[in-house]
Amino acid sequence: MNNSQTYTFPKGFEWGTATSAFQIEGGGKQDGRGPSVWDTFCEQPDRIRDASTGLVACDHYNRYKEDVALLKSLGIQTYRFSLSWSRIFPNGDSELNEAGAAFYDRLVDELLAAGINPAVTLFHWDLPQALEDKFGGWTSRETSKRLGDFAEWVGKRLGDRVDRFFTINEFFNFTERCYGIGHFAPGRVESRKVMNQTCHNGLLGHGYALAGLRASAPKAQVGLVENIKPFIPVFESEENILAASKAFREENGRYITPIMEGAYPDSYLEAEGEDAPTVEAGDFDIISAPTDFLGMNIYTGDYVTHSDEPKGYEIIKFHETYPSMSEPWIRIVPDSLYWAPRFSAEHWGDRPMYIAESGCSARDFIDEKGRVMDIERVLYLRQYLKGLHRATSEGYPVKGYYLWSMMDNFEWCDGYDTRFGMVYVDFDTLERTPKLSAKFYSETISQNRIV
Ligand code: GBH
Repeated sequence: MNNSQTYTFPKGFEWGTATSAFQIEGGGKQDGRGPSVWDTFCEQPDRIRDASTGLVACDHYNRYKEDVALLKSLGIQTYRFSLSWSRIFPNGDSELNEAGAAFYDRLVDELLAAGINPAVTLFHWDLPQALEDKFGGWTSRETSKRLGDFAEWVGKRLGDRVDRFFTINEFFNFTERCYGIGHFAPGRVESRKVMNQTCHNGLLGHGYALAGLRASAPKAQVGLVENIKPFIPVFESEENILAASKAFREENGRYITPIMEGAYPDSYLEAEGEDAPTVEAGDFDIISAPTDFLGMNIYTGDYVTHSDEPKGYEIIKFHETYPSMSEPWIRIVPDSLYWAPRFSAEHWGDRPMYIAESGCSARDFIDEKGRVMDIERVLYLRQYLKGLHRATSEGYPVKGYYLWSMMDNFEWCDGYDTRFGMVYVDFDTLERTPKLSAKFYSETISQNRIV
């Protein structure tokens, strides 16, 4: 059988899994950690579906050794985690908290000893509350600069042992959703002008972080992670493929175009008019400095058909009966993992790519034998990986895949009953139990093909 029949991945393809600090660490008040905007947000009424907080979460802060051993037992090759900025700098920008910083030394060393390649995300939404208080968080470019300083510190501290860094995770979810819609921490609903400015400051934050890491860890590979919106030709006629390609570029314009192309798309500037962000001289040089790779988080996608309207495409609305996972926003669109890498490569060149997150929530339950037989997740993963396999077998340079998530964790506003893990966590005892999907993934890794 040839590779396409066995779904074998290229030699050296890296299989990983991902988490983020606030979602798993807990240890919220341990060893001098300062609060982040998410700590504050969780204390407010009606913000989190189950009224939970991140104070304990998976208690990974105290159980990291057990967790690394678990990763090793599953054969995980690379582990993407994020840093709790306020654990390291409780005031946001001054006074290093050495006890907090030392946690990440221990974690990195433990991973390396287990033969697992650490991949560090600098910022996954848990902004130090102090920066919100001092500068108004992402409404100010002071915050962007502080991320640059933090990055430089991180490169100095971890750059001798970590060679893959992601600057930020998903712009929308720490800018618009936080300062425009008000649905994520710090929960502010500001004017459109201010909201657009947070987007710009987020981009600048990425740029400053990239520069900081380049200065202190010149050998490391650095990129960012964006929640790229995939667009899938509803069937693969030439005109539908062209339509989906147009949709991809147009609908991802706001964040990724300035990074890739050094300017906002005209359509964005026209649509926002006076509410467009204020851009200072030199900003786009910082924002569009070359990265080594593009990280993409992909959970779902949209189908596109050709349209005779001037823009040339139509995004097809989903009927409510379209299959989705336990969270209704996760519509099952496996070809997303093919078309997003392909269109990224076609529009922005053949730079290496990582699927920095992909996975799903499912209604997991423990059966009478103490097992979690999450067949929905296994089916979801197998289908999506087939999409990804098509991308690698056609030569698109996707170098690795990080399954979201290593274990059930704090799913932001949805709290703890929305489970994304391949490992089940009992949030009373904090016991970890690998699900059926973990066995599937482990076997896939060991054979480097979809089993
Ligand atoms: C990623 O965000 C995150 O990086 C990760 O932290 C998170 O755990 C994971 O995905 C799973 O959500 O209820 O319709 O308003 C993806 C962005 C933000 C998408 C919250 C879903 C809620 C949708 N997610 N959002 S809705």
